[in-house]
Amino acid sequence: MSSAMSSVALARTAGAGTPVAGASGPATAASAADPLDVERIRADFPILSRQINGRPLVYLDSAASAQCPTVVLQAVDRYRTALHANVHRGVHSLSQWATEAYEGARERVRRFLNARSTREIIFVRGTTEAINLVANSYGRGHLASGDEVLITQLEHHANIVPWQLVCAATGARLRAAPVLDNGELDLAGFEALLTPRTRLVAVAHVSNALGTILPVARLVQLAHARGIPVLLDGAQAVPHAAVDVQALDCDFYAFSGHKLYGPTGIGVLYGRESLLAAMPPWQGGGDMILSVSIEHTTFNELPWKFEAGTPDISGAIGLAAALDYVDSLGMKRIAAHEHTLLELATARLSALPGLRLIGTAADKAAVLSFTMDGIHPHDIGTILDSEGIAIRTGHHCAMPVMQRFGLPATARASFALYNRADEVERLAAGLVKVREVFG
Ligand code: 7TS
Repeated sequence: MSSAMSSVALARTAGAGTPVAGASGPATAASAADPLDVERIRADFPILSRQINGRPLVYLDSAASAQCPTVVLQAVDRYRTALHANVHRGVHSLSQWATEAYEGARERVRRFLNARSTREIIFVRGTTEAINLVANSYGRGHLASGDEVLITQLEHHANIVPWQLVCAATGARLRAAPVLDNGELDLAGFEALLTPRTRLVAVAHVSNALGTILPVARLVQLAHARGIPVLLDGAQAVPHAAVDVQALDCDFYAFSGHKLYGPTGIGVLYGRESLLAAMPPWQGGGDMILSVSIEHTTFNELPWKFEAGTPDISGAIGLAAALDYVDSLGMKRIAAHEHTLLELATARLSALPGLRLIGTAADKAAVLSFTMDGIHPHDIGTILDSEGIAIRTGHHCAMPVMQRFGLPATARASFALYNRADEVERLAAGLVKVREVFG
């Protein structure tokens, strides 16, 4: 490969703003007012044309993991096929190209989040690892007996268990702000739990189990007024709305690539540079060092100080391609499309006898959790699956919020940019069938 060719390939593979060559380009960018061309978009997702159990697939489980468009699959494939080598260590051309592509992906993420610097963008395995990093590095350094970490009752286990572990190790206490009957955060309850002992606030931007969008800018203001840093779990937020970490003024922001139409195994921790600079590394190994002797190690600069070992290079490149894809469609248009689906689904499902929606916050992402009288959610999921409809059932890794509503489980349909109104109708018809089966 000539170097001229490779730099073109790299710019594209790294997702540096240009569409990935040779891909069945995403539905073209249009003005924010134009609705999404969903038919064209669906052609970008080969898996959506599959039949499941003899019926065309209706994929309503994107909150668990979204499907990848061809541009993402091709970016990963092209990198693996023509550019792969380890990063940051080779003098040879492939290693330099791989490094350029990987660091280009970091710049792409910086732009996506509007972070000030790529030093604030750390690649991790996903939201879970990002939160564990903060709990272990920042948490262990700042928590002592009697201190408190404040979360909410609606967190995913990924934003509960790491804090429990660090609290057990330091003697700190985990507190959870209450949730109202409609699934909104009890703001007064949250504020009452911000005490002189609170050392960190960690809350979901969007609830995966209920769909509630939390007023995170307000929560950051309340915490910062008391000098308390804030981590936002953005796993369910980034697919649905533009996130600007400077406007939010949060201190940490975590998300996963696979919920944003990217690959699994890659995610991002944004951290405010002044905090990251003062934090010790969490994991040790290659890449996170400047020099090592048997007695002593000098750590690498940000962000590499927090990236021990060979990273998921192709994952980062795939994530950058996914960011190009969603940005080419426009987050406002994606959000508007999903909101229309949410309103339609809410109307259709709430008209079904014996169906109860769990989580009716005024401000919601396109997630619909529900129960049906006398029918276990797993049975709902199984019957819908026989109709080719994929939903999630269970506690959604958010058992405390299930307990808050006195439920062991719910059924959850989640909508993405590629879903159509006729799929809402298929869901509603499927639920009528569920009722028929169970009488
Ligand atoms: N936080 C939230 C709000 C989530 O929804 C999830 C995953 C995570 C953290 C963890 O993300 P991971 O990529 O590190 O696993 N949520 C779901 C879900 O709702 N169904 O399956 C996974």
